[in-house]
Amino acid sequence: MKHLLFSLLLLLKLISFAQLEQINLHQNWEFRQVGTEKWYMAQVPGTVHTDLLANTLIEDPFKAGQEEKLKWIEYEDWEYRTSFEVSPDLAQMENIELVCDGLDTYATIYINDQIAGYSSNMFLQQQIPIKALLKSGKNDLQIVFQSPINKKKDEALKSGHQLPAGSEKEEVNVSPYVRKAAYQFGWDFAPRFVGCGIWRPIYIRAWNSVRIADVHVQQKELTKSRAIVNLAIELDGTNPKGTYLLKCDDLEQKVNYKSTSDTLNLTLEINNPELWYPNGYGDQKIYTKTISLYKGKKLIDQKEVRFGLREIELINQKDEFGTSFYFKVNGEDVFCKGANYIPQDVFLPCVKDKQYRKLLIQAKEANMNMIRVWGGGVYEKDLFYDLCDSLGLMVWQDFMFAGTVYPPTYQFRNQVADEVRYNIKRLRNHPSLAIWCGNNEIEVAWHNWGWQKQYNYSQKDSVELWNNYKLIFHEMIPQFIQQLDSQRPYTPTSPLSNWGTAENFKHSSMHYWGVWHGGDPLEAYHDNVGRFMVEYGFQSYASYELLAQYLGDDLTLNAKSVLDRQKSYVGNSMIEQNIQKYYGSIDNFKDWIIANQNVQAYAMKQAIQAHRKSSGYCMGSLLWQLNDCWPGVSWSIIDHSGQPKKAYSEVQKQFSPVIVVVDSLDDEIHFTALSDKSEAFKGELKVSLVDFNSNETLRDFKTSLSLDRHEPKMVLSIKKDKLPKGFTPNSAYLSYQIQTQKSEEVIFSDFFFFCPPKNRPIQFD
Ligand code: BMA
Repeated sequence: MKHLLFSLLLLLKLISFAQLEQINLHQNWEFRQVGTEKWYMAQVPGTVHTDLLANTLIEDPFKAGQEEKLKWIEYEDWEYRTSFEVSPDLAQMENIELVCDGLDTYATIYINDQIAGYSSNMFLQQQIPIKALLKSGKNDLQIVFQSPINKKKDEALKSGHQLPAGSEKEEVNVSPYVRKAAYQFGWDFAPRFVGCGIWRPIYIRAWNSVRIADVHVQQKELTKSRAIVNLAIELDGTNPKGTYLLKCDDLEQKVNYKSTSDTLNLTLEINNPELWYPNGYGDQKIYTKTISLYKGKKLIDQKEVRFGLREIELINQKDEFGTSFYFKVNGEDVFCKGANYIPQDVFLPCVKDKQYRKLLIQAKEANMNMIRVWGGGVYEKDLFYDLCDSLGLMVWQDFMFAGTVYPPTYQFRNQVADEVRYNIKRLRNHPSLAIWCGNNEIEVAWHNWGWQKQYNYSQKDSVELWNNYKLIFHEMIPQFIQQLDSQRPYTPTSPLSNWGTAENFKHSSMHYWGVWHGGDPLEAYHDNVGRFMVEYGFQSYASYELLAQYLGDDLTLNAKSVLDRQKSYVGNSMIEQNIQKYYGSIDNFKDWIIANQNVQAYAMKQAIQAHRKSSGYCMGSLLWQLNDCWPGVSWSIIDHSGQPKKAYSEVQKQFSPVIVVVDSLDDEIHFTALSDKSEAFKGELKVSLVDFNSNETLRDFKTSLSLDRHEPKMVLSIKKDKLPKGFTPNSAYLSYQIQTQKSEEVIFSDFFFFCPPKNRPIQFD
C-alpha cells in the first residue's frame, strides 16, 4: 500500500514538472551494524549515534560517561537501506542521478546490489548516474559505511610518523587523513564521537535533455547609476550540445552550447542598483531573478538565483603601523564585530532550521556584522548563508582544515581539490561571503608549536609536510579561487601573525590567547591589541540547569561527570584563579557557575573595549566562540540549548554602535568614546559618581559628543583628586550613559567599578 502511494505521488510529480524531477529518498530507512542480523528503523538525514539512541540501543551520548562507553561505535561498520519505486516514466528519462548532499564519510553505495558509487569525503556532494542500474518498480538502495578509523589507521601507521592532532588522544592520529569534520574526533570544546551516516539530504534527480546545473553571478560593474551582472550558466545532460533560448526578466538571448565545458552568458543591467551592506552599515538588498531555458518553444528548465550587489575588499598591506588587515565594503572601511561559529551539535542533522535562525538572529541582535565559520567544523548548509545574507552578517569562511598538517599524497590533494571546487561553487553567490581563509592556525602552529620536535620529524619529513602544506594552501586553493570566484579575497591561514611578540601585534590577523592559554590577567587584553582580532576568549560552564539535564542533579565541580566536560588542557585553573581574584572563594557549584559566567562576561568586556578603543588601528574583533556543540564548558557565549550566557548581553552592549570606554589611571579617569555610525554622531555623555551604600549621586559630570566613524576620542578626563572627599575605590562607582542630541534617547549605559565584585557592598549581577 505504501509503495502504491509512493508511485502515485511520483507519477503526479512527473505530470506536473515534465522536465526536471527531484525525489527525496528520506523514507523507510533501516540500519544495522555490519555483521549483525537485525535491522532497525533509521532517520535520514541522520547519524548512526542518533539512530542507535532512537532505537534505545544506547543511552544519550551527552549523558555522563557515555563518551567513553560509546567509543566502540567508531570501530564498527554500519549499513543503511531503503527501497523506492520507479515508475516507467521516470525510468525512461534521459538522465537519472542519485544525489547525496553529504555522506559521512567512507561509503559504498549499492543500487539493486550493484555498486553505484563511493564516497570518501563528508564535505563533497555525490552525483551518481544510476539510470543503467534502475528498473521499473521497486529498487533497493543500500549504503555501507566503513569505520574511518579502520579505513585509515594502516595508512597512518605506514607513514612512519604521526600527523599532529591536538585533541586526538589515540595511539594513532587518524583525523588528518579523513575528510570529516575535525571536531568530531574531539576538540578542546567537544567530545569525541566519530560517527557516520547520511548526514545531508539524499535524492533522485532525473531530467530529459539538459538542466541548468549552475549559475555563477558575476558582478562586472557597480556604480551609483547601474550594475552590470553576468550570469554564467552551466548545463548538464548526456547530450547538451545545441541551440537554446535563455530568458531572464525581459531579456532573451539565443545561445549555442558547443561542448560540455561550455558556459552560457546572460548579461543583466540593473539601473540605480540598491546595495548590500553589513549589519549596521546599511540595508541588505537581495535581488532574485529567474532564469528560464528553452529549446525551441519548450521550457526545459528554470532556476532562481539570489544575489546582492556590493564590493568587498580585504586591505592587507604595509602601512604606517605595520601591516593592515581590514575590509572595505562598498568603499567604506568596516570595523568587523563578531564571533567564531562552530557546528551547533556533535550530531549535525539534529540541528533544526529554527535553531539556525535563532542563533544567527542572536548574532545580529548582539550588534555583530561578521561570523567566522571555523575550519575544524563543516561548510554549513545553504540556509546558514541565506540567513547571513538577509541579516547582514558577513561570513569569514575557513576551508575545513585545522590544527594539523596533511598527508603529502597526490590522492589526498585530489580529494581536497574536489571538495574546494565544490564548496566554492556552492557558496560563491552569497553576498555575505566576505573572505575565504585556507585554514585555522596551521601556519602559526607549524612555526611556533614545536610539532617537528614533538612528533620527531626528520628534516626530510618536515620539508615534505611543509611543501605539501604550501602546495595546498598557497597554490592549489588560491588557484581555484582565481578560476571560480576571482572577486573574493583569500587569506591562506588564520592568524597570519602569532601573539608571541609585541611586534607581531602590528601585523595582519591575530588570535590572542595570552588570556587563557598564556595565563595572562583579563586586563591584558588592553595591552595586546592587533590589527584584526580573529580569536580571543575565556571559558565558562553552561548553566547548572542545562548540565543537570544530562549529568543529574546534585553536581559538584569536582565530580567526575563535570570534570569530563572540561576538554581544555588548561583545565579549570584559569576559571578558578579569576573567580578567586574577582569573587573570592565560592564552594557552591551553582554560585560558582554564575561567578564563572560573570568572569567570562568581564573578560569579553575588556577585550572588546580594548579592540574598539583602538578602531582605526584595529579593525576587527571576533570573539571565540559564539555557540556550543554539546552541553559542557567552553568559550561560547550561547550554550548548546540556545540560552545566552551572561557574556552574551555584555558582548551585545560592548558591540553597540556608540560606546564609551573608561580607563582608571593613577591620577585620572579617562572616558574614550567611539562610534561605528556612518553619519557623524552628536550626543551627550552623562556620568554620575554613585555611593554604594546610600545610592546617592555624589557628583555629576557631562560632556557633549561629536564623533566620526571609527575615530575614538578621549571626551572626558576627571582628576581623581577632584572627586569628593572620602571617596575610596570600595565606596562608590561610576554610572554613565550616552544620549543622542536630537531625541535625548539613551543609547548606551554602563557602570565602572574601582574595585572587584568581592569588595563591593552590593552586587550588580
Ligand atoms: C582557537 C581555535 C580552536 C580552539 C580554541 C580554544 O585557537 O582555533 O582550535 O578550540 O582556540 O583553545
